[in-house]
Amino acid sequence: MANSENHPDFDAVVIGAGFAGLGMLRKLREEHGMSVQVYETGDGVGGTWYWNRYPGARCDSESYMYCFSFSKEMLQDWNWSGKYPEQPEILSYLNHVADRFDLRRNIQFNTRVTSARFLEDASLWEVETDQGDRVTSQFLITGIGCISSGNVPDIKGLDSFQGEQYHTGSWPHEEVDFAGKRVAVIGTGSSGIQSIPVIAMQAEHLTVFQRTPQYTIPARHGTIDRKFLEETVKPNYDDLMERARWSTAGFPMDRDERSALEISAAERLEIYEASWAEGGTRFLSTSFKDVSTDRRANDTMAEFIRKKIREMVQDPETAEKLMPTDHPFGSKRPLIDTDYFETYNRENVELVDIRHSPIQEITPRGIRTDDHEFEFDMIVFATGFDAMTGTFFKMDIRGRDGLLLKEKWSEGPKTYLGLQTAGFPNMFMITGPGSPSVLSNMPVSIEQHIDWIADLLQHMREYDIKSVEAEADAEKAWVVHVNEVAEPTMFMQANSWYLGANIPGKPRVFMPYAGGVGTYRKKCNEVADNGYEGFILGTGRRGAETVKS
Ligand code: N01
Repeated sequence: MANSENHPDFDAVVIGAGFAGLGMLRKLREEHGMSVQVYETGDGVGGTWYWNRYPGARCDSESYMYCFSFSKEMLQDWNWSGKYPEQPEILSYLNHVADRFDLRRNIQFNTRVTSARFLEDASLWEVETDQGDRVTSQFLITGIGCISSGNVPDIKGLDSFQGEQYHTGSWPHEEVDFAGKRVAVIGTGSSGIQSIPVIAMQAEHLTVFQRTPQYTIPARHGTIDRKFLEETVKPNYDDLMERARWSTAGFPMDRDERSALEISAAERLEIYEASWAEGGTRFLSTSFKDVSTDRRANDTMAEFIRKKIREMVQDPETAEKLMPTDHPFGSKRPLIDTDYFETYNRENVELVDIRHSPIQEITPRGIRTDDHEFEFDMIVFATGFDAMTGTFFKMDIRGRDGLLLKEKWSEGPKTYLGLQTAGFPNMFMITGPGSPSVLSNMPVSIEQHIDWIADLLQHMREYDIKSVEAEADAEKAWVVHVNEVAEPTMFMQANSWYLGANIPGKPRVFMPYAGGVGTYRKKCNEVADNGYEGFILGTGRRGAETVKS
């Protein structure tokens, strides 16, 4: 409980101990001397990387850029081993951060925040947990991740299955043994694409249930090139990070500023072949400027990938089933893989196209589709997440007048800059809907939010401002802008979780900001420079006039 109306238990409560929560805690405690309490559901730090332990899990950002930049010393002395960081290594990194900056003493693990209520008279947040905590804080900051509420589809008979079943997003900590087992994987998004080749190597038989074929690019994963790290990366980290901050997707790479259509087919092919050979992030980030906005330009890349699939998959019928034709390249989350398509050349792997023969039910012994009954020892759900809003809605978050966040966002998330939502004073979201978050290299976007929020909190202290709240009009305009930016892009031409299309009944609204990390940063900086334009800075009392600063 609060000590008194005006003395909250903490300056800030932060929800989640992943990249966002750890970074926010360090920043506010170490640089601003604030008292911070973090609540974390897991029994350790890591967030996404604590929960997603499925076989093959790793990040699609190259490791040297998938880290915090606030400590120059840590950038120099942390050594990644893989070109792409694997889940255990990212988890070790985040544990290292927690130890190095002594963060655990302000984190309460095994604790889920169940509700957060804005107390208008005191202008404080009252936060409750499933462990019986009830505390107050001036600020409430969510670091709950964008893709953290696992979605197991409501398939008839789900609970009747007598074998083992897992969701990739809440994988057991103990090793799962696939040897000698008949395994089903449902879903071919990032998690499916990464786990399928690994499971195929261990299981007796693997059946993949695919609803939408995917474009995926070979990662060319391997151990990190030490020479590159020591000679090109470490001496130039300041520059690399700065370039990433002002880039489109949070990587220090420039896309090709030409149109895919302004060069000859032969030259285009040569470029595609070269970046396919490099693979992964490079193929994705250095593509032509109009691939994301012009369907004809996009088709050149999509057709290139389809040709590669035909070359990689030996059985033409299977290759045809794997062919993405109903959505443009990049309209769903771009994927990078290791031996994904080649896995279908294995004797023990079978592909079931559930668009043509949908799953009817899960039975005690397996899965029944329209035209076949399969028996399994194990089902792996790689079926994704109720992204961007799902985790918010699991908590009872109430702003002014008891307004429930879930109700406010019933037609889709409404935020100003993805940082605040009107009616919820002093509540901030790190990488909330309406920010570039999931369309970017996450640590870059997370740090930008952390710094921006911390600067605002500092400003409030300096000017004795007690509350900050997004203006309804500014929020409305930002929501319109987010939609306008997304409208001409390929993102609108697929059924993706970006649009909430994977969750039955979820409003079809494009949730992240597609204007790019650099553009977004510029906008946030301008807002701050203009006296936090679009935010109401006040005394914290209803009806009190805005504090001029
Ligand atoms: O989930 P997804 P994910 N019946 O939603 C299918 C991040 N991430 O866990 O495409 C049958 O992408 C669904 O089919 P469809 C990353 O941002 C990053 O793989 O909707 N199938 C799809 O194939 C990523 O985008 C990394 O038709 C059903 C799959 O399940 C996000 O997390 C690694 C179904 C779900 O794909 C989510 O990825 C992992 C149903 N009822 C995750 N419902 C890296 O950085 C859904 N599907 C590498």
